[in-house]
Amino acid sequence: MTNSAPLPATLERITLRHAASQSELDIYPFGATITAWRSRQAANRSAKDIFFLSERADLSGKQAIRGGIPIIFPQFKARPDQTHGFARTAMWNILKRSEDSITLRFSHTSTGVTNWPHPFTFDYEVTLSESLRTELIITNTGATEFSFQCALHTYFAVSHIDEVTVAGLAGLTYTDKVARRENCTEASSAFAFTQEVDRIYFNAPDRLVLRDKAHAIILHKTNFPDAVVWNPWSVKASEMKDLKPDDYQRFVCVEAGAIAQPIRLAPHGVWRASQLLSVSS
Ligand code: TA6
Repeated sequence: MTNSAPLPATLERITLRHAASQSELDIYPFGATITAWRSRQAANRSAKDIFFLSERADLSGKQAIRGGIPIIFPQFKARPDQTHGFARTAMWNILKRSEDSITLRFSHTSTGVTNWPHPFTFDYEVTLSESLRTELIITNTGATEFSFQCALHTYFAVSHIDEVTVAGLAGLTYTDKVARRENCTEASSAFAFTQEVDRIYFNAPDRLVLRDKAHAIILHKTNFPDAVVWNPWSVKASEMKDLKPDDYQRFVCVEAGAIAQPIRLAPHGVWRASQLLSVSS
């Protein structure tokens, strides 16, 4: 997908602030990508960055930003031209904003801005408080039904990959994209990372907990039935030009998504989903 408008020399970055919790959030209208959330809720009370953002992330607008929360839409699966869809590389417009909240809108008509013909509007509401709430509102503004997949591809910063577990996955059926196996069953109640992980968990509970050495992140999803867990590990990380080879030790992706059953949206239909992230020490 290529945007019709020329890209600015440097991408605009907007910072939200929530005075009561002394937390801050950075978001780029490019891809509506949140890239940082500095929260004082973490154990050490200093402003800890909750999200991982690669030092080699491309911030030129030529490709998706490697880190924070890229938005995956309208498809999750790989495609030669557009892995994970065009939303994360589109320029979104600011609908409204305040000190601690912002709503961005991506409107697509069938004018060929993307190679996806269905008119829609996609509103992304970001609200910063002691926690971080992101709500997605997708409306079919066309005359025919379309279906899509959607996910929040969140990169959580971790103290070290060896220190991290994910709780809430036990008993779930998942597809293992590394082993290329389907219909696997998760046995672990505290999933740890010892190798490349690329799994799509189906019908995951709405509450997942990422535990790190000094704090825990509670991810509460609404209307996102699935969850993806990803870490590229050393070989894949070394092959990715917008990651440092040892960056796999610094993040885990836990992604709320609607993947297994694409969402079907009738004309004038509206689909809402949200993610609430909170930090506990
Ligand atoms: O969410 C996991 C995944 O689909 C992996 O398969 C890997 O491709 C990752 O996303 C990153 O994809 P990207 O297109 O951002 O490089």
